[in-house]
Amino acid sequence: MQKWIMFALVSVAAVMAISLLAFGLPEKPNTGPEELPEGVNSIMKIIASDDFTFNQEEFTAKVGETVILEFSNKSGMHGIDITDLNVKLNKDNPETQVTFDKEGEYLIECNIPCGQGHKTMHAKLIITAA
Ligand SMILES: [Cu+2]
Repeated sequence: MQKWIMFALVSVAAVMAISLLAFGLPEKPNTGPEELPEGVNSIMKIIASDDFTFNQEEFTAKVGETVILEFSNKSGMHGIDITDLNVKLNKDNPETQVTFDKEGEYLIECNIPCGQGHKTMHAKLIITAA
């Protein structure tokens, strides 16, 4: 009886070890807000979809804030330009850090010709007074 249990336990452990090797460690569970690097106020996730929209129509931040812009594609292949802020992101270069130094409204545009809705694939980044 005990031998059988040992065998079962060893088998389970072996299967787990093999699947860990095969699939890597599971991602750590999402526990509350992400830890921010020093000096960074927030992470702004800009996610593009194949219906030619972003996850939000408007993104906001305040003057003086330092924000990590994190771009990703939910579907399709897009990228973003925020010309006036000199920001250019895509799947190979998905992240940058910006400190906003003046109020204003900036256009976030898709920068990869992605199809019919490309020309109107926009969102806004609105920077308000601190
Ligand atoms: Cu596009």
